[in-house]
Amino acid sequence: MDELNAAYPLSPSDIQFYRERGYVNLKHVFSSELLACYGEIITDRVFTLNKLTKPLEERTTYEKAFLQVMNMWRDDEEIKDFVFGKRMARIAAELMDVDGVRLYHDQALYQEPAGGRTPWHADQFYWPLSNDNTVTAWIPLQPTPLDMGPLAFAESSQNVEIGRNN
Ligand SMILES: O=C(O)CCC(=O)C(=O)O
Repeated sequence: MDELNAAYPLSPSDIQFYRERGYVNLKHVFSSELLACYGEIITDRVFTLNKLTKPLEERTTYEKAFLQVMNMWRDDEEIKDFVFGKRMARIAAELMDVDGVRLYHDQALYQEPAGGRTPWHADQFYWPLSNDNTVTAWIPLQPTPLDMGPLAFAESSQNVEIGRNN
C-alpha cells in the first residue's frame, strides 16, 4: 500500500514537542482501513506464534501485562512491508534529526481481557546501542479510548535517571 511509504507531514511543532517532552502523539499516521487490514494479518500471526498459554493467575506481572511476539517481520512478508514502511522510518529520522534509521525490533503487544497493567518503566537504557538517539513507534491497531488503558508517557523523563537501573 502506498500509504506505508508516503511522506507524512511532521510540523515543526511536532518535532519541537518530541524533543522537549520525549514523545509526541501523531494523529492519523495510518488510515483506519490500513490498520484494520494489517491488524488482521498481525493478529492471526500473534495467535499462531504466541507461546504464553498459562492461565493469568500463574503468570508474573510482566506476563500478565500482554502477549508479546517479537520480530514478526521475519515470519511474514506482509508484516515486513508494514514494519519496514518508509513513512514510519522517515518520521523517526526527522524526530531524531538523522538521515536514516535502523530497526532494532518490532514487537506485537496484545492486552488480554482481565490482563494486568504495565508498570511504569523505561526501555531505552538496556538496549545494546551506542547512544540514546532512539525512538519507538506505538501503533494502536484499534481505537484505544482512555478506559481501555492506552499508552501513557512520563513527560520529559528522558532527562532524569529514575527508572533506569544502571
Ligand atoms: O502497550 C503496552 O501496554 C505497553 C507498551 C510498553 O511497555 C512499551 O512499549 O514499552
